[in-house]
Amino acid sequence: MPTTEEVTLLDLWASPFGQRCRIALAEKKVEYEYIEQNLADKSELLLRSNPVHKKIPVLLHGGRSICESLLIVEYIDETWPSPSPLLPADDPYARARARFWARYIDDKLFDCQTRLWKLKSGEPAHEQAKEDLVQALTTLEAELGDRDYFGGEAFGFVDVALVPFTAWFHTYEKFGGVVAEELWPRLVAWAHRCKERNSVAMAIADPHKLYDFVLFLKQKFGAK
Ligand SMILES: N[C@@H](CCC(=O)N[C@@H](CS)C(=O)NCC(=O)O)C(=O)O
Repeated sequence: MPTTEEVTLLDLWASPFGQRCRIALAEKKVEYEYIEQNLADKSELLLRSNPVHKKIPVLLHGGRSICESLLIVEYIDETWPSPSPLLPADDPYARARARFWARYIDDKLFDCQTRLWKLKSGEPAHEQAKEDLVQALTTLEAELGDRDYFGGEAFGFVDVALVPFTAWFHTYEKFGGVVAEELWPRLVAWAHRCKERNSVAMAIADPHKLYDFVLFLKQKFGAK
């Protein structure tokens, strides 16, 4: 597909998955049309573009759809290799490791944070959600270690995958009493480093706006 074909992103401002795609597109300086989706009343375009999962984000490139945020980020990385790769181009082992951690983030974080805001505080299942979330982020903090970014010195794939979730730290504190600065100081410092990049600063949700949105979701879908 020629890189000059039209690019469109179906997305929702609060989605950490959508934010990954916006960061990757900005890193690669790709111009695109952004179409905000209403998930309570899904558009024909969304249903047609992602008929299997019916979820955002979806990237349309020359009319063809790519679904699932990590696959979209990989597609962007391969289609627009400049200015620099997100996955290490010449190191299969480093690529495998990056994919491992990105998948870990997908398997653990979203599920834990959803249980944290949906379940009733004080209930054993809520406590479990909190424990699982702390464990997942502590594991990620250990993986980051003393490096600037997950891949080493350069901002890359795992950074793109994880950084949108740091906008949720405020919500974790409100719903779970977990204070990111105390538990994961390296992740907090790394998030600040990432946010110095325009691509991240422009895409990442405002933590307070996100918390208000989650309060709204809790009223609608959560346990009282
Ligand atoms: N694994 C998917 C997750 C996408 C996802 O969960 N999107 C949510 C919004 S954050 C969605 O579209 N939900 C609508 C629904 O479940 O009906 C990805 O990485 O793209």
